[in-house]
Order: sequence, then C-alpha cells, then structure tokens
Amino acid sequence: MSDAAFTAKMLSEALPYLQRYSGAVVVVKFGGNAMGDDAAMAEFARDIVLMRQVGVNPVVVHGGGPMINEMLEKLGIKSNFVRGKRVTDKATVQVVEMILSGLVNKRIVQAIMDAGGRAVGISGKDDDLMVCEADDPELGFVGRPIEMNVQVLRDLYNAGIIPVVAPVATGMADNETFNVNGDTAAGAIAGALKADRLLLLTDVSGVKNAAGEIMTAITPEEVREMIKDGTIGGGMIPKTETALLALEEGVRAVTILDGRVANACLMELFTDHGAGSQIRS
Ligand code: X2W
Repeated sequence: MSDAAFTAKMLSEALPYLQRYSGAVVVVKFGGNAMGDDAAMAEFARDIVLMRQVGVNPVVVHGGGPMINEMLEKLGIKSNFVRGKRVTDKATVQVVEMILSGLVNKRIVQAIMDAGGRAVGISGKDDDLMVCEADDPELGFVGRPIEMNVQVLRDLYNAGIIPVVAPVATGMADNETFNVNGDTAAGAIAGALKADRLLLLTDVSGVKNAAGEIMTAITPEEVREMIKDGTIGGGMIPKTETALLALEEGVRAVTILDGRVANACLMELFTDHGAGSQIRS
C-alpha cells in the first residue's frame, strides 16, 4: 500500500473513535519524566492540538519534578521525598512555583502555539481553581486539594483555548503557596470536571501484573488488591490511587501510559489497540 493510501485508510479507521470523543473532556497529565527534548515536546503538542481539532476538549496538567530537582541543585537546596512527595519548605516552594508556573508551564504553552493551537497557562492559584490544605505536617507546603473551581477551565475550552495547568495552589487559610503532586492535581481536576478520560503520561508503559507483564485493562477492585499484595509498588502507588479517586468522582476511565512513545495520546484515544493500562469499572 502506498503511504498516501495507508494514511487515508488510517484516518478512515479512526472515524468511530473521532465520533465517540467529539465533545469529550480529556485531562492529560504530562509528567516531567515524560517530557523529552524539544522534538518530543513538539510532538506532544501536535497530539494535543489534533485532539482539539477533532472536537475533543483537552486540559493539560503538567509536572516537572526533574526540572525542580535541577534548579534546587543549582541553588544548593536539598530536597527529600516522603511517599513520593517532595518535602517542601518555604525556600523550596518558591523554586517549585518559579519552575512549574514559569519555565515548564510556558514551555508547554509555547509548544502548543507553535503547533497551531491556542493555549493559556495558569496554575491552581488562578481564579481559585484549586484551593488546598496542608497534606501532612511532615511534608511542609505540600497541598491536598479541598475545593475545586473548574469553571475557568470550561470557560477556556469553550472559547477554543487549551488550558495548561501548573500544580501550584493557594491555601485555604493565609494565602500560602502549596506544592501539589502533579498526578494528584490532574486527578482532582479530572474528577471536578467529570472528565471522560484522564491520561497519566509517564515514563513506564503501564501497570505490571505479578508476572511483570503490562496489563491493558484493570478494574478498580484489581488495583486495590494489587496495591495490598505489593504487586503495585513505588511510584505506581500514587498514580493508581489517583486513578481510583478520579473514577470515584465520576471520570469514566483512566489510562496510565508511556508519554515518551510517539503519539501516545492519539494511540490511546483513536485506535483499536489503545496504549498503556486502562483502569475502569
Ligand atoms: C511535585 C510537583 C511536580 C510533579 C514536586 O515537587 O516534584 C510534590 O511532590 P512530576 O514530573 O509529575 O513528578 N510535588 C508534592 O508532580 O512533577
């Protein structure tokens, strides 16, 4: 088959999926580990703009842990992680906000615009999108979302603009700044929007069973069982817990997938094969 015929056939085969997702809200968590070089960033942005072009409402929530680490190192500030979350003191939270709301957020916004889309970058602080309280005194300024005001996201996507959200938030009490884990923020936003899909883009291909094979479809009950018996461990625990919470709040399905794979989002939404591990009831 010629390249042109192949491309045309692929587009035709995608029709039922394009129809299914027309008007759908898809929250995409773009983790720092899934962000590659400029070419990979450009490809991610093209996928997001294509989603928008075919009638999906994508909402991007990003991380940036490795970029925060790099700047903290330059500044000689040490940071530790407890149960996957960064212990965040006053000096650290300032760096977190600078890197996430500044450097990382604007890099993604620029990439989406370079791909021909319209994007606006905000953080959880804007329009009180995500109001937090301290997650755990041991973690310092790490926030747990307790009040979500997602109308600003609807206003943006209804105007044809792709929202890009940095996981930084305001506190309930004294307007403190909180550092929120990117997965937690994406789950809370997807839940509050009752999104059709939450895609968690990371640097592993999905959830592995006891035999070490990637599971393509998992139920929430299976996830709970696998966390209990230790099959799911390490960094996969907060991701799967985020997925369970989002499903409880009304998100239809959550997929954990490798964002470094070319066109990962498109593969998941618009092909028979899908990508990564999909968790749904
Ligand atoms: C994260 C926020 C960034 C993030 C941090 O400080 O690293 C907490 O741990 P990734 O790239 O998605 O890991 N916050 C509380 O989640 O980035």
